[in-house]
Amino acid sequence: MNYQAIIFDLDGVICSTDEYHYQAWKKMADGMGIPFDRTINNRLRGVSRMESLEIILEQYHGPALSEERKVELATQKNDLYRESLHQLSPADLSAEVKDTLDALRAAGLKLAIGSSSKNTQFILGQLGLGSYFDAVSDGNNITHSKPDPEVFLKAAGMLGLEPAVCLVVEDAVSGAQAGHAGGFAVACVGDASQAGAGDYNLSAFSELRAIALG
Ligand code: B16
Ligand code: MG
Repeated sequence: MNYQAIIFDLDGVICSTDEYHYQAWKKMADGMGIPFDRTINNRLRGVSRMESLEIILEQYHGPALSEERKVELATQKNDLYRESLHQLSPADLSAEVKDTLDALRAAGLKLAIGSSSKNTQFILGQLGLGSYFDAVSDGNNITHSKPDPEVFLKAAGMLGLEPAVCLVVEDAVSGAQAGHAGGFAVACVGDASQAGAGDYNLSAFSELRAIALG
């Protein structure tokens, strides 16, 4: 085996909640008359909620917003996002992802989550993965979000393993940078794969089997 553990990002890797994030931010931005599109949205991948809001506000040219108002806007977005998460069910976990996870686990690898999201446990529960992973490190146990490596270093720490024996899987360029900054090998899917940000740039999630198991 090439690795002892795999640490997965959540949004955009295990599930497609990235689209729900986009729709909720879009509604908030439209309400404020702020231009927001999928290109800007790509910059929000892996970035914390409040940092995401600041990126969106780069296009806002109205009167200055107080910190209270910013928290209100982020809360408004999160409420919309949580509402859409109620639609999530185990059917939203693709067979390719589930089969690959099962095969990796059966081969003896430890599996963990390393996500910037504070909604991680809720999402995992909705997907039927509430107690599936050996460790969950998320937006609730970190003070610095990606590209800082903290979330992945904490996940490796929970597993009792060094970064050198763990593979990080990411869809965000900021997440791939976080993995590299922590001394992890990184496999990318989606946006980050297209940007060539990983040590492995996958066109399908199932390719992880060959990469991890050798
Ligand atoms: P929340 P990941 C990240 O999750 C998302 O990619 C990013 O768009 C989001 O702003 C961040 O979580 C915080 O999410 O508002 O739910 O706390 O990709 O690191 O799994
Ligand atoms: Mg992601």
